[in-house]
Amino acid sequence: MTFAEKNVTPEMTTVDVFAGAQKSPEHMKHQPFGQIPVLQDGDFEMFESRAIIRYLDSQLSSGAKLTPSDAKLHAKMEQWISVESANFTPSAMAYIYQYMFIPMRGGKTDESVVAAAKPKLEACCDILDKNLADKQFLCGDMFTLADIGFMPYLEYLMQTPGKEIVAARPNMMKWWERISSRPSWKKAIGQA
Ligand SMILES: N[C@@H](CCC(=O)N[C@@H](CS)C(=O)NCC(=O)O)C(=O)O
Repeated sequence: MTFAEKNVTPEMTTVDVFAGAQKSPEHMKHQPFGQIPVLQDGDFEMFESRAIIRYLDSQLSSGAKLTPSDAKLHAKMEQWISVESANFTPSAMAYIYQYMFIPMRGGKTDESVVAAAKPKLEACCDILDKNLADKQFLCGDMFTLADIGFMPYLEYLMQTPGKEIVAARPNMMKWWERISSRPSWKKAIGQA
């Protein structure tokens, strides 16, 4: 999504996580935790998606600027990036694993995992919904890296029963419709 906003098409290499390729010694030379993604820029290499998107926004001058220059708005962007990684994503991923990834591998949904995640996801979505009551994007009028951070998880969450949690929160739902209808997102998810 960050590349798409910058109008840059990266060279992509697929790592087949369902086949366990992320744990291969070759891949772990690049990502020592045995995960994806990895960014290679010439002889510079790094991992951790949120660090990668900050690097891309600082290095690519084309397309949209995704980080506010105002110090207070920048701080708010960092705040929402932290909320995404610490509060939203762990509970959203419980839904995504239990309703998508585990069944895709032939496993059965563990409803107790979903039940434990539900109140946490609801509380986080309440906070997002309240913040978005008077804003187009998480930090106001500017679409930033903070909005991008939520997008891959929301894309999957909306394909699980977790969709109801988002749909019940009108400001959050309108925000998701707004950001996921961007042409860059259609490009990022291969629908354009
Ligand atoms: N904090 C890391 C997390 C990376 C992560 O969880 N990657 C997942 C795919 S989205 C993965 O590689 N899962 C396979 C595994 O952990 O074996 C980041 O944001 O880059």
